[in-house]
Amino acid sequence: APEEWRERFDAMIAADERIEPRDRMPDDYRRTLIRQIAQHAHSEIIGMQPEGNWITRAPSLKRKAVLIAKVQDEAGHGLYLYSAAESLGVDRAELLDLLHEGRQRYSSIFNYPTLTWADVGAIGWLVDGAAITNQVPLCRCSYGPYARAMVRICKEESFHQRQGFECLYVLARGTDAQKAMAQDAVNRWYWPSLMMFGPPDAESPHTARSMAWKIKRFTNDELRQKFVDIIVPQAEVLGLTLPDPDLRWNPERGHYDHGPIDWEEFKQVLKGNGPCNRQRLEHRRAAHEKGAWVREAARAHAAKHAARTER
Ligand code: FAQ
Repeated sequence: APEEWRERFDAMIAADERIEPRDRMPDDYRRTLIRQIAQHAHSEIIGMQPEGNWITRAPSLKRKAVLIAKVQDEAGHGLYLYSAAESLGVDRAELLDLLHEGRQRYSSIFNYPTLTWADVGAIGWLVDGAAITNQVPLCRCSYGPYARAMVRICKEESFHQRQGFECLYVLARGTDAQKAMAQDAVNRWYWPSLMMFGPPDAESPHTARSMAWKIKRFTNDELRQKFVDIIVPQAEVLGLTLPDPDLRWNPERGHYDHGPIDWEEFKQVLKGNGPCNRQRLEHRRAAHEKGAWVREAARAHAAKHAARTER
């Protein structure tokens, strides 16, 4: 029967089995995964820029070594994710072209500037913290290659998050100026980190379908709530405050309530009007052009190697 593969696909999803590249899958399942995995990969490599900005100015050799390693991990995450996307029948060169042409997205969060050293700490604590909260459930995503890539990525992200927390912890116990710098960074990164989880459920066009396919395991608002519940007590340990006067424990819900998010700001950033959108994409395009000789050399090497092994 023509729909036999479809029944098999639905049964595999229902049984929580993993879909693998060899399995036939609906076109929109494949398209949704390519969109999400590509966006995720692009976020990792564009996400190297804000922190990369501080490598030459890290306050000690130890902090510099840690930061270089973190930024390098992000490049690695991008590579696993492009490989996962390629298992769906696209080519990474194609995906990079789409990014450079502004036809695929990357996370809104990387369109904000890193003004001080404390921003490196705030990114580790809040941005990597939000990333893990979103990504741990993706380890159970129905698409095998994406789920498996997430396992290692989450381990590394959790190390990144602790690195950021420790960086802020030290600053918050330093001079008054250092503490003020840490607080200022948290004030600037807090709201954008809540926006990373995506639009509210009522305005999220893809959530219902992605939940039914078990690509997403929780909605955007559920994950955002989980994240707020995690960071409120962590902020207390840091001795820093979160810039939301409406943040308070709600004993009936068993969660922290938070104030309204400025979704207009999120929409503007998605449209390309965030503080650093233009700079991030220009830098990425320039890096790609400057790297053309490396790709050429790699192709020449591969061709020579293939010719040699043929003989
Ligand atoms: N930024 O219907 P939904 C990292 C778009 S972590 C930009 O809710 P979906 C680690 C969305 O694409 C960051 N666009 O969509 C790191 C859709 O656009 P479309 C990367 C956003 O897919 C840390 C539209 O809005 N993590 O890189 C954003 O079901 C430190 C409607 O939204 C991931 O990508 C946003 N924040 O849910 C690296 C995680 N939110 O196609 C360096 C995987 C939504 O309709 C340093 N992705 N949009 O035009 C996901 O879990 C999901 O794709 C969501 C969005 C939750 C992001």
